[in-house]
Amino acid sequence: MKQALNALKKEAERTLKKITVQSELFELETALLGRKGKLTEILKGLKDTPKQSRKAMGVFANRIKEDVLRVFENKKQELDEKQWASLAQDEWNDLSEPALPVKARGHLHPRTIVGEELEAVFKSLGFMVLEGPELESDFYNFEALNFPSNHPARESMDTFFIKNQPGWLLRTHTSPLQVRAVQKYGAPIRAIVPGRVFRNEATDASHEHTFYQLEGIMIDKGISIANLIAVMKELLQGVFKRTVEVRLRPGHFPFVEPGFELDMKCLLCGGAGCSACKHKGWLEVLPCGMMHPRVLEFGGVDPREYSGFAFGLGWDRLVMMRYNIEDIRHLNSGDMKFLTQF
Ligand code: FA5
Repeated sequence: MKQALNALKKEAERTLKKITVQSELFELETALLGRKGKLTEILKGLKDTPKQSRKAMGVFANRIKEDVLRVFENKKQELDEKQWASLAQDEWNDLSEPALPVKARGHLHPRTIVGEELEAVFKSLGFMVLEGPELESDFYNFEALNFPSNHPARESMDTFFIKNQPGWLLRTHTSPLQVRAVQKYGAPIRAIVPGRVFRNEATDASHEHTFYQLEGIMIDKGISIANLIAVMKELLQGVFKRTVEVRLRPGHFPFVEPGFELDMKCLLCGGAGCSACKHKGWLEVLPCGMMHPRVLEFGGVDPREYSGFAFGLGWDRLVMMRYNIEDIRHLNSGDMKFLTQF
């Protein structure tokens, strides 16, 4: 048995010297050390060895096995190094070679530019920036915002429901985050939620089926409409870098009380009327109001202790005003003639 083990070791050393590729190494390893290989075959003879020398023979066999494994390991390493060296040679880069001229440089979408400015304004006011799911439950999109299932206000948001998935829809606004955020972070809280929303709209110059909103909430002890107006002014000043004429009208949303519509004078026509403002001279950009006590309760906050305001900015419409874009549909068009102007 000793002889057989020594012969196996010699065979391994001899054959390994000739091997130049990984596949041959693998074949030899299977033939000598595999489950049905030569070593297993030799070790079967251990049971026929006389009892008094069996233990010593076992120790010897183990030593040979370790020696053989070591020569295999060394060969593996040698082949790996050779392979890496040849790869590095194939991928040789001449670092002194002049770079190709840049033909077209990418840039940010106008919506992203305005979004970053909005985030900067709100971060400076201590707001955190949150995200929420686009596939939303009926509960967060409507129910928790005080729209019971038979409430006519649901009709104001033509909803894409999910086929064969009752209770699920594409969110029609970013307001579901009002309750989600309060449930997660409690009060006091200041947060904005920029995001994409969906409505089954007949599109025109100021309406898209897939558009962007930016929700905001501020909840603390003693928050009032005065805080709401101050933050809205800061927001518009931050984006337009000049005084913008605004008007506040009463507005109805089941999740705010009182609710307002903040309109800005159309910057495209200066209030005279054009297609972007539907010839009204004013553009509805910022519905807002004081958070309804029931919404605070849904979020787990006591309305007797805390109050707050919320707003839902029409982000795309703000982009239109900022860059004098006459049709909202340009924003999602992917049209390079339009996009390369920014
Ligand atoms: C809402 O979506 C409420 N969630 C806003 C809100 C939040 C009110 C918090 C009070 C407190 P509304 O449906 O009006 O409200 O939409 C908000 C804004 O999104 C509008 O003022 C408008 O600027 C923009 N908007 C609405 N529909 C479209 C559309 N189809 N295409 C582009 N912008 C739209």
